[in-house]
Amino acid sequence: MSAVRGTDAHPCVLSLVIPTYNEAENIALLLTRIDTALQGREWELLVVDDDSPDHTFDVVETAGLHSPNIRCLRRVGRRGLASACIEGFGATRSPYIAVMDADLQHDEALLPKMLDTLLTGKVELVVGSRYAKGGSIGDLSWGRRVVSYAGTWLARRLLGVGLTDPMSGFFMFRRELLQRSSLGNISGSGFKILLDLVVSTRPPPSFAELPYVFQPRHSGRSKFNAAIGLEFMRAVVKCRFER
Ligand SMILES: Nc1nc2c(ncn2[C@@H]2O[C@H](COP(=O)(O)OP(=O)(O)OP(=O)(O)O)[C@@H](O)[C@H]2O)c(=O)[nH]1
Ligand SMILES: [Mg+2]
Repeated sequence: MSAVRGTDAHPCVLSLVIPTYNEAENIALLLTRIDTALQGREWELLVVDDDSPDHTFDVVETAGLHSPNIRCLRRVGRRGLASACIEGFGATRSPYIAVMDADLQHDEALLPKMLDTLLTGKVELVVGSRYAKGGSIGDLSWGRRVVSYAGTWLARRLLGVGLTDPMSGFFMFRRELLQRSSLGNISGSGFKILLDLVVSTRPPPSFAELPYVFQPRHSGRSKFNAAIGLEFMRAVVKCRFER
């Protein structure tokens, strides 16, 4: 493990940004798992919660009383995964930023490897991929598979994106990428932030992919639906023609 320390300007090396809406039953376990996975690293975690009716923000704020590196940004009167992430990026200070879901579908054990890959300086973005060799979408439902395959195919084909899993919600990147990007352009309903980041960054970011097995949602209800999937595809096509 690289012994990379924070500095006065960047007290932590890694900031995790976790968007949440009604994830009270998942978030405490996720925080424990991340704490274990990132032992020995200097990290902070920001949950961006859209005033969840199940009071996810309360769980995070209570955890933050014991762990000052855990914070909650509670947005009132707002909704949106992508905008939550973008707002979260601006509220963190580390040189490396990770995004992951709160429902334990992403493999937190991959976080140290993602960080080490970035620390080599060879790439600017590391993506947890379900479609890279060794990865899997697990037992995703038939309908979700179709949306995922179609969205992935469209993004790769129409936008020339090289990522095997451009709809992944699990990735880590160098903060400098944000200076080269104009986020907010293509994600349509604002559900898939990775593709937005990659497409809006010029020149495109260098990237690596690490395979992982997508787990079933631990608890609570999905916010993804067919309408969001279709809106994503519409936004990809629109972006292609605008180019
Ligand atoms: N802040 C915020 N977070 C959201 C919003 N919608 C979804 N999220 C969070 O974004 C992450 C991804 O949403 P999910 O519902 O898990 O979407 P998904 O992983 O594509 O769908 P499943 O496989 O069914 O879980 C989760 O942590 C959600 O709580 C939102 O409007 N605002
Ligand atoms: Mg999920």
